[in-house]
Order: sequence, then C-alpha cells, then structure tokens
Amino acid sequence: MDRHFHSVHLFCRVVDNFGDISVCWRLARQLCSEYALDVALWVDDLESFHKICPDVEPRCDEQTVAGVIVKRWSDQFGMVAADEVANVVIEAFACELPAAYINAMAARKPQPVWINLEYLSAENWVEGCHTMASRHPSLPLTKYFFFPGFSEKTGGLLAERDLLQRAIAFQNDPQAIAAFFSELGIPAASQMQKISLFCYENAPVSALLNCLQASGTPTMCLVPEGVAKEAVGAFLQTSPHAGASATRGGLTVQVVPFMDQPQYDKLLWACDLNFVRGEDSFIRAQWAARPFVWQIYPQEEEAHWIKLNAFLARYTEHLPSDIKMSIVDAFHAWNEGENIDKSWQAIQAALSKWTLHANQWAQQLSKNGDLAANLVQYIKKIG
Ligand code: TRH
Repeated sequence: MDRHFHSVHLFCRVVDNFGDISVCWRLARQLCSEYALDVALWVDDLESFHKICPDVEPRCDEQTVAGVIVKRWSDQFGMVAADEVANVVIEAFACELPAAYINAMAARKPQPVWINLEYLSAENWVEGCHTMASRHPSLPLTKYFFFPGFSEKTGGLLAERDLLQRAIAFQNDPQAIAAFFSELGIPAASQMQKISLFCYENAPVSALLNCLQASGTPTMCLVPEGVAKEAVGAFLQTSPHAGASATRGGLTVQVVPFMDQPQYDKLLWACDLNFVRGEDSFIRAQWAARPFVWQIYPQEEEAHWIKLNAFLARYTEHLPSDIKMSIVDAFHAWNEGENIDKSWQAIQAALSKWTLHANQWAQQLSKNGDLAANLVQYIKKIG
C-alpha cells in the first residue's frame, strides 16, 4: 500500500469457536505478506488462536508470528497515546474497540481509517450496506462498514492472491495428494471416494455414516479430532482420537489430527466432498473448487435460514433443476438435522456435475477480487 498507510491494527474478540480468529488471522497475514504492512492483531483468546495456528504461544502477551505482531487483548487495556494508533484500524465483527483506543484515534493527526469488518452473508441488502459510513456519536470519527460477499458490489471473499491456482495445481498432482495423505498416516486413501467432515454437534452425522456404510461406493470419511465426537466414537466403538479408524461396509471412518489452516486447506482440496461449517471453512471449501455441504452457524429465531437460502439461491442459480434440487435438499437436510439418508443417493449421483459447477463457481468468485485487495483499494480511496 501507499507509504501513508503502513500500519494496521486489527482487533478480534473470539465469540465462539474458531471463525472469528480464523478470518482475522488470514486477513492479518495477508496484509502483512502481500502488502508489506506492519500489522498488529489484538486477540482476547489466544488458546483458540493456538488451535488453528500452533506457533501462537497462548501464555505470551506479545509475540510475532508470520510477520504479524500478536497482542493479547485483555480487559485492562490501559492508556493509549495518539501516536500509538495505527493508520488503519480494523474492528472485526463489531467487537467494540477499547474506549481508550477510540479516544486516542480521535486525537491522532491525521485520523486513522476506521473499518468495521462484517460477517459474511449472501443476502441482497449487503450490497447496499457495503462501505456505508457511520459517524461516531460524540467524537470526530467515522467508521466504514466493509462487507464480504459474493458479488462485485461487496468486498469479495478472503483468499490469498494465488489460492485458487495452488488448489488446482494440488488437485492435478497425484504425488502431492499421496504425500499429503501419507503424512496423515493413510497411504491407501487414494483408492476411495473421500469426504471430509467438519460440523457442529447437532448435525445428523450418524445418519450420514449409515448411508455411507450401506452405499456401493467405497468411501473414506476423514474427521478432524474433536469433531462430531459422539457419532464418530459410536461408529469407531472407541474414543475418536487422531489415528483411530474403523471400516464397516463401504465406509472407513478415519480420525485425523485437528490441523493448522494450511493443512486443512489441503484436506479440502484433496476430498471429493467436504462438509464445512460457520464462515471460514465455508469460504475455504468454495475456493477448494469441490462440492461441499454447509452447516451454517445457528442464530436466534432461526435467522440463519434466510442466510442459508440466500446463499443457495446464488450458488444454484444457473444449475439444471435436478442438480439444484440435490444440492438444496442436501443443505436443508444437513441443517435440519434429519433426512440426510433421503438426500444421499441424489448427492452421490450429482457429484461429478457438481464438481464441474464447484470449479466454475470458484472461477466466478475470483472475478470479484479478493477481500484484502478490495479492502486495501478502498482504504486508499477514503484515506
Ligand atoms: O469454528 P466455526 O464454527 O466458527 C464460527 C463461524 O465463523 C461463525 O460464523 C461465527 O459466528 C462463530 O464461529 C462465532 O467455523 P469456521 O468459521 O469454519 O472456522 C473454523 C476454522 O478452523 C477455519 O479457519 C478452518 C479451521 N480448521 C483448521 O484450521 N483445522 C481443522 O482441522 C479444522 C477442522 C478447521
């Protein structure tokens, strides 16, 4: 970026699970590695961060990881001088910056660019709210809302510059795939259809495993440790620790370690179908250019169904009705927690055409530009 914008402070509160820190970590790394910015990431939960990035030391208050300064965001924030404020301040998911920091922002000359990075939604209203400005009620500060999204009228989706090329190169390199699986201790995986499973505890996992077991297609279901513990443990008849596996009928369930983000990407690239959840794995599954079933993060008053259907409407817009129905049924059954067995045959039958679609979809998304690139461009414009 321009030398006037060399420093970024990104603030992240971990509300639940891994989505908040995952998105922030990706953005922080990308701003640092692709735009040579000085990035500091303030995080209130370093334990969750450590899970997706083992290089992060949870007991350390300040550390540098992949070029990013990682700072513990504790309740006692302390005083902040105006010259300690960065040129660009990113508040992730309306996490509310410390009052002392906001006051210092107001005192800084020139004032920083203040961005609120929003959650992802495919709903149409997002286009109207993207880049909207909001004046601070009492201080001379303006915050700008930056929305990820699926059209050119939004901020696009997070993706490193070469992500899609790397995914496709990996998928066309049988040796790289074999090496990945053998690193996981599963050399025979290439013979079978492969499915990865990342979901919330209420997903109908036992029903899915029953279908796969009865199906004529030999399948390996790869489950990161800690995911769907009850259903996976019941299938394995042992505790689902990394390395555990069992075969019944056409299905092998294989527990793999909970990986760091780059390895998890490879798992998505290597599988024929991915079950993903939340926000970040949902995005990565799209960049993997493979079919996926998404379990959305449940919201109060069932508000998540609107978001789920808004995504399905975009994702299936140009598909023939039979494939469209298979995809919609699969997403609905998985999120309703039932009837996945009724959808399974249609999913299996649709898989090869769905793979072509997944590829085209990823290409289409890449035309919107990636979120970091769009954000940098926007900051330059308003700054
Ligand atoms: O963990 P999540 O359920 O996070 C959710 C969502 O982001 C949701 O929108 C948000 O409101 C809520 O948190 C508070 O799912 P998500 O977003 O997919 O994040 C999981 C991250 O974990 C993602 O970056 C992929 C990563 N991951 C690994 O790094 N290794 C693994 O083995 C697995 C299974 C996941």
